[in-house]
Amino acid sequence: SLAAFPPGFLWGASTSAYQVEGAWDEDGKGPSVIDARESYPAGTSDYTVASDHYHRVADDVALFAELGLTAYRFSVAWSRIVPDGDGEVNPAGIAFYHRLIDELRAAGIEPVLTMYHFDLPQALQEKGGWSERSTVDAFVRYAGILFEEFGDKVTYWLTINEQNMMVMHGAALGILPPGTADPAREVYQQNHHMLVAQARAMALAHEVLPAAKIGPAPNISSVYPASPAPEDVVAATTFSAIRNWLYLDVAVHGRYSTTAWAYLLERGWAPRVDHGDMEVLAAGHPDFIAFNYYTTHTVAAPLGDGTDAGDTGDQHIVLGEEGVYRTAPNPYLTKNEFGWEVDPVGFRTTFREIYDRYHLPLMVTENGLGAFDVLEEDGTVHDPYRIEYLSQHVEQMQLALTDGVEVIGFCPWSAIDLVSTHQGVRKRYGFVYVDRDETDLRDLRRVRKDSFGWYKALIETNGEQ
Ligand code: BGP
Repeated sequence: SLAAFPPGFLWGASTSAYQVEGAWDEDGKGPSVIDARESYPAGTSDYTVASDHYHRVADDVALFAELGLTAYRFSVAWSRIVPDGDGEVNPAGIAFYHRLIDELRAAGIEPVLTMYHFDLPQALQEKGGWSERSTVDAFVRYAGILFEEFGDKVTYWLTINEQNMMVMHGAALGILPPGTADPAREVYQQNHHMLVAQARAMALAHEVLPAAKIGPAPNISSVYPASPAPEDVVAATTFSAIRNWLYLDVAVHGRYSTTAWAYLLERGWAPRVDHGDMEVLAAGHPDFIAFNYYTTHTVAAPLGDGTDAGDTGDQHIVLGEEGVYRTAPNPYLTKNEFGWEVDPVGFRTTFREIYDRYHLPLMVTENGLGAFDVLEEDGTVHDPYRIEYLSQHVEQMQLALTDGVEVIGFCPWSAIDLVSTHQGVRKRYGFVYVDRDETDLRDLRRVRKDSFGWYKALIETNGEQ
């Protein structure tokens, strides 16, 4: 029989600042690397207005309350709080997040705060961004400001969203300084700096906020070998080490995964580790692990003939690496409209892998289905495909719970429609539809989708379905 979701389980939903807020240059906000992007891939939207959440925060939280959320995972835009990244603090930015958090608390919704979700202040980027140690100091200072301002209202803190995706797809997310001579080497140096920054922020949280719970929020997923051929299994474990454990082993144990470090050495990409760094990494401990999960990966041994790195496809993401691994299609999985494989069972194995490795409580901070939803003439939005995706994932999460995995919360992506990271507003994930398209903002009206009613009922029964 299945274990029941524990009382107090956090049934949440997620967003990130630049994808939902809009008001990109209002009330003293500084530009981030996202705002500074010169062009967006064809067919995608810019983020200047996004879902206009900044101006509709009270109405949106009222919708989240009606949905029955017991948690809401959002990010703070670093450049709203410190417009140039390391200088003056912007009181209007602080006030906005107080307003949001107060609205959430008043509605009985637990705030889950991401400190940094892809939107590095552009002023820091211009000084070299994560290539510079000064950015580490700027992040720790920013963290301290957040702890001081919001520490009595927020229990759950997430350091950095999907650091592993930033590193693996840094060019796409705009964190790589232009003209970098050896980009691959440089991103792993940046990665090391982010890990040091994260460890210092976690240690600081424990020092100043003893009741706070803080953790990393990477994107983690099981990696399958394409066949039982031992070479395919080696490729799969290598890829899992470089996409998953490289990040979490440092976050939890303060040391690099052996397999991942061997890979970095072999490629000439091992970061410079300064005197004292390992002590700093060892001193930072997460209280829980948050992770984002959408799909799994299936990989085969490399052929080493110049074709191992797959094309970037419509996801603008490079998969496969020459001489290391190739991606392989998984004949047992179906794909969504955007070509992402759907794998609910892989969710359960991912839970097991993380929990068996670290034995820390787990919170899911993203999971969901991007689709071309349609607003019908009668004002309804029917998204049975999303209900199916989420209900299958909840079922597998419950199996993981039954396996003994400590799961403390589930925050699907996304609470409300927002702008996708690279595929525009047409790729929708929300429980609430926002009436706009790529260029026509219409009235940005909010419409409850069918999945809204489904999730509300699920929360009311604490996950029984
Ligand atoms: C994660 C990000 C989110 C997000 C989501 C869906 O990588 O943390 O910011 O948008 O994936 O991805 P996409 O918008 O590309 O479909």
